Amino acid sequence: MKLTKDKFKEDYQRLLTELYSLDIKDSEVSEQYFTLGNLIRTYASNDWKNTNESYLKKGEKQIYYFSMEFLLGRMLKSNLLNLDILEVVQKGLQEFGIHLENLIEFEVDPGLGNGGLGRLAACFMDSMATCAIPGHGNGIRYKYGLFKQKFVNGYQMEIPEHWLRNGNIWEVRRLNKAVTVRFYGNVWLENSSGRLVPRYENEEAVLAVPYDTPIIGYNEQTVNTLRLWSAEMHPQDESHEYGAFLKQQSQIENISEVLYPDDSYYDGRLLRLKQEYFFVSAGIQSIIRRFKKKDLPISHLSEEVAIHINDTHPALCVPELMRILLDDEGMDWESAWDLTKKVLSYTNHTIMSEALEKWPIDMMSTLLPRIHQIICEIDQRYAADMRYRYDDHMIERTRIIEGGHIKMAHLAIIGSHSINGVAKLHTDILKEKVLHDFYLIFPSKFNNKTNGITQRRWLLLSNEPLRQFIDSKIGSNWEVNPTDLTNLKAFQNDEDTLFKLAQIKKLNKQRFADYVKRTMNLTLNPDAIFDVQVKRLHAYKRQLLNLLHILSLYFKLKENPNAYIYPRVFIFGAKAAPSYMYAKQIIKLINSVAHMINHDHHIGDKLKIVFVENYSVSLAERIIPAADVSEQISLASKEASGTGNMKLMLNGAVTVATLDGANVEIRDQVGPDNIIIFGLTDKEVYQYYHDGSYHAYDYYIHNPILHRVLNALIDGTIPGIEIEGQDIFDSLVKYGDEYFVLRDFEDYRLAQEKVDQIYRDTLRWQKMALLNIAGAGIFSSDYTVLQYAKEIWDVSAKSTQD
Ligand code: Z57
Repeated sequence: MKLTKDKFKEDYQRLLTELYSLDIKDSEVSEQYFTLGNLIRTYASNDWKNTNESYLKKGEKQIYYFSMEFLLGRMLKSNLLNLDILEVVQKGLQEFGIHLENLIEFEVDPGLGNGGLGRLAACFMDSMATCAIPGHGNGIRYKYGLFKQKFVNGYQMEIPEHWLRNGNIWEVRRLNKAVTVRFYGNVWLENSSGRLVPRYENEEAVLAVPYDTPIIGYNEQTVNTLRLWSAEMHPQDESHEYGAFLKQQSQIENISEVLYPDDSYYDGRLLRLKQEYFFVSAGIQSIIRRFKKKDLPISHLSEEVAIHINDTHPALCVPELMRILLDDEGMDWESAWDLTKKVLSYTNHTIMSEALEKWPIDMMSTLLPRIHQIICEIDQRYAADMRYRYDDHMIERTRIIEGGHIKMAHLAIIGSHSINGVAKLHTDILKEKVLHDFYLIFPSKFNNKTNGITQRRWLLLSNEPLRQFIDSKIGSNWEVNPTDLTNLKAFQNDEDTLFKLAQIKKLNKQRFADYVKRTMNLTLNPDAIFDVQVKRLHAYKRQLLNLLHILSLYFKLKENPNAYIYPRVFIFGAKAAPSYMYAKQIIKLINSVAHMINHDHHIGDKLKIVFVENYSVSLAERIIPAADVSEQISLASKEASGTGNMKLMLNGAVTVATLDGANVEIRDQVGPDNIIIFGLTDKEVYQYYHDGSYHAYDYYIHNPILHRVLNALIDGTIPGIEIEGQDIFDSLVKYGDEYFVLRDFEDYRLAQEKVDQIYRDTLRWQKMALLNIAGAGIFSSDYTVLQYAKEIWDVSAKSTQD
């Protein structure tokens, strides 16, 4: 938008006084922040209104992205950037003596997601708005987001995160758009003028109230909507006796109370199933209501609406859309089923079996009796349809209801027209292994959409020095056309460029070091290699492999203080699910080793470990620009894609990686000389599963370095640990080492020696860094959402020029 500094100053001054009856000079940060947030909203409001109006036109297909999580991060700065008023506002505030940076830091980081899946949804929202795709988010407005992590004596403690305490300037509550969602009760079908209609009794009605947040595109025009639902008591129930009222109220409000803190893991709680149906039903009802404003017959739904299911959490979209088409719209089964499949599409994000949702039949039939009936019918019709084409085993393996459970992935695959994986390797594994049966039955439903990240948040906003430097080299067109970053390759042998790149990295490292000094009172040497592993704590991601290698360096230095080791700072950030004991033990172990090494005066600056508390989007924005090395070391086949890998390469980190997830595509982009690959391949892992020939114990016995390191877990070397050392030792040496940590140890150690070698040659290292930045453009989520739009949703992005 066009905004002059003087106009901004005038608006800002007036609004602050209107809101708080204060002069700017007497205002505090909170007042300054809320004023700016409100002003931004007014600046975006016309575009928001116009965007919404244009979306009501016939033939303007709408995309609804259903996700249990949206991990947006702070929005003040990204909204300013996307409105193209960041500089004007910064300068205007400066003249009032206000530092924009302080207002940015004042905003709470809304943690409405766990990790990759929720952050991906947030990147997609940004990219859809920027690419002018009519994309709406649909989710839950949790009162408590992901817990705050604190370390007490090295152990993770969880503290509730009441992110709404100071209000939320970005959202609009729309009570007039509320809908009713029904749970429990009895249902039966009655004949009413020739068709069966459901009758209900004793059901529990919950009011779903939407809160809309504008998603501002980086295109001067589009403002999309993220709609998050909050559960409230139905007005009709407020007349109950007071005690009963309070009890029921808290039961109902429970539904949108808290985000489940599990990542890639499912734990079959009734309340979770309630949450899933709650936002699915509310979302679909409001979609149908909006569709009806177009005055088209319901059979046109699939021309006007696409609904995307982010993992299986919203898979109840299948029976819920069927329910509405059958019961409310009076469609026949066949037509309703065709339409449902045309509207829905599904993304799979994991092959880990513990993450696959399966709900007990009784739970479903009690909580959602009508939905249960519909699922049973879908299942029976599926089995009947397949009977003449496949054998009984095939049908048993792929049907929805089996062994007393409802398999949500099967429901999602059978009920939609598209299923995609999130990286080439992941999609291949789905087709060949995990979902092979379905691939044989529905080959044309399967497709790949490699994940992406928004370069606006992950470079323009979080790494301003690098952004300016890139602009000075190749201009700024890459900001909207990120593969233009390949133009940087022209400078790969230009010493000036490479030294400047090293300087920028050092600046970012110093900035992070200042933060660590301030918050942890730990001094870091910005000339050391900053080696970063930030992601959820999970056994398959193998933070433990990283730690074992660090211990090997430590013992090497203890034995020979002059050993040839380039100084390194190992940086970890990770939350563990509160009930995931093994992951929490690993956190304790890392913290204990950190304490031991950081306080060892003989080690000094040569090795440091920083485990940042409460890793979050805003911390990622600080850490990633400061990374020299990106650790992407999951066991091959286990990480569906990864997206931190893309953020780190975009910021010039060199990746140490297994051939897992999108790491494979990163290697293809930068070439084998600019990434450090090690470890088993997915094929080798599957071969081990097949022949059962992996014996972790042998690696413990035969590799002396590994032997020394593992013994340290159990011989009292590491002060402060209790049972953790023994438990972790046993998991590796005695209980089979499920994620092949010992198998990959030696190869990893050698890969890390390579890092140490190459880093000594600044020009060589910075050339690798440059080529990583140059190759990262393809991983922009702008391209990813455009592929979804074209190949799955069947909607073209409008040109933003007209
Ligand atoms: C989650 O964050 C992911 C998968 C899941 O099944 C659940 Br539940 C949560 C992650 C994958 O582990 C990452 O590899 C992937 O990059 C990310 O989803 C986005 O696709």
